[in-house]
Amino acid sequence: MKTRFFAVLAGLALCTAAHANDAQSVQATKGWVRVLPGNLPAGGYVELKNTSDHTVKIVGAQSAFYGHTMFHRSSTEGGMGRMEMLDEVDLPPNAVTTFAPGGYHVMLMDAKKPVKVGDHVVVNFQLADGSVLPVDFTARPANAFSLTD
Ligand SMILES: [Cu+2]
Repeated sequence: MKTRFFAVLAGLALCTAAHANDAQSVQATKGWVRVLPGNLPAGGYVELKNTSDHTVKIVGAQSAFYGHTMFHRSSTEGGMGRMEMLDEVDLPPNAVTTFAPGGYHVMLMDAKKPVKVGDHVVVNFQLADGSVLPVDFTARPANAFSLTD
């Protein structure tokens, strides 16, 4: 009886090792935030590569640096810019999803202390399987369009 119990546990351990959680399946690179004057909300942009063979869902975000975070998508309709709030963002399998000005972004509100150009802030993306992906963002000035431009 005892032997069988251990055999089951060993099997479970192997299974866990073979299946990475969602956070381990996503690589976040080129993260940056556009810092605006005063305490205006800052847009966060990043490239997220889902290396798994299934869709990974981002279901929320939290940061020690900001009081409030949400996911938005910007678009233009009839020449008018608009922003829509998203409950979740799907990262398709074996693909890179880009958060960039004019599209997906994480909206960072109520900075707990002033964020200066060159600072790094971390935002924890919560994924649907319960795992957490910490994403590093470099603070860039209001006229920036990417991590380097
Ligand atoms: Cu926004």
